[in-house]
Amino acid sequence: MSDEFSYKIRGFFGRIPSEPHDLTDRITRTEACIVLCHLGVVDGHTADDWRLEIGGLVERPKVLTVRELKSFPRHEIASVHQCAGSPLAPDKPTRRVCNVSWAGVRLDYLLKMVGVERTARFVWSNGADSGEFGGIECGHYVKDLPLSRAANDVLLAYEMNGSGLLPEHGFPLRLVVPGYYGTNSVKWLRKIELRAERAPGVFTTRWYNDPEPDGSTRPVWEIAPQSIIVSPKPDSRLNSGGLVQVWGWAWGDSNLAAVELSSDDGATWQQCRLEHAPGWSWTKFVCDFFVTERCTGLLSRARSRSGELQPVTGRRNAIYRVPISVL
Ligand SMILES: Nc1nc2c(c(=O)[nH]1)N[C@H]1C(S)=C(S)[C@@H](COP(=O)(O)O)O[C@H]1N2
Ligand SMILES: [Mo]
Repeated sequence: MSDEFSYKIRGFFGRIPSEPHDLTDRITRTEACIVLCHLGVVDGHTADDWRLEIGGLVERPKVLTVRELKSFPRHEIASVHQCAGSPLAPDKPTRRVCNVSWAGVRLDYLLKMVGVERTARFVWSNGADSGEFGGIECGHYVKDLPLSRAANDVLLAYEMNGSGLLPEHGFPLRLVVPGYYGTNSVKWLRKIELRAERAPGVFTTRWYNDPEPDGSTRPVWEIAPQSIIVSPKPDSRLNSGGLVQVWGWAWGDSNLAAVELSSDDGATWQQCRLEHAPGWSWTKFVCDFFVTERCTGLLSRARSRSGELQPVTGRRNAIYRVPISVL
């Protein structure tokens, strides 16, 4: 297969994400999942002519067909799939999120097969797509992740929600990095490289690096703690004195310690009950709310085990507020 690919759509393509109040299912239907493509939607190939290369700092480089990949042990995971937002507006909360069931081959299974050299520290993943984004010629879509992360259920997925991948989700093969922002889950995956340093290219050097207080930057890898209220939906009219069950989803790369609800714009917080799902799925939170006359909105905030809390504004995981009116 050559490096030339045909496209169903050229240039940036995204699907307007579901509103939080539409995300009522634990596993999001594929039609309601986010779609985010910086350079276009690669299409026109078949699974049979697709090849995956594994090279770089490995003892036995390989080229694998999709059929071969499917003959290896199949692994299923459900995981939160969240876009970090536009790389041109990295701190703007977008809440482009869904929870997906994936199936494929584990990355660490393939790495054992090729034998990783001791000097390797990063896994680079190369997409077939290339082109222009943000007025810049980007080359191929290339991302990286620390090699130490590979054993954390990272998949080379060929199925999404029980069916083969759709073109816009990376048919026939994509990476899935559970717990990391979607940007790291490279679609139309053509090449895995083991390297000693981070990958060059605009998607790992220019964009997707957050500023840190000490002036350094941090790659947009791990998902920060976050939560959305699913019910009640925005602009619900609630009866004063009534009892309403507020519920939603919370997630993040590290384990969640708590989710709290505020009905007074953050002055006070009450603990929610958590219904933990296994693995990388989002967690349901539930909270009883006695409707108070002066309430104009509901806020939820998630806290990680390490104490990280959702900020009020200014970051992609800023608190989500549901406006309501009280009758
Ligand atoms: N090859 C390739 N992979 C990609 C992208 C892309 O533009 N090209 N976009 C990334 C971003 S920013 C996100 S949020 C997810 C979205 O995956 P989805 O469209 O399947 O939901 O794919 C990631 N993988
Ligand atoms: Mo994204």
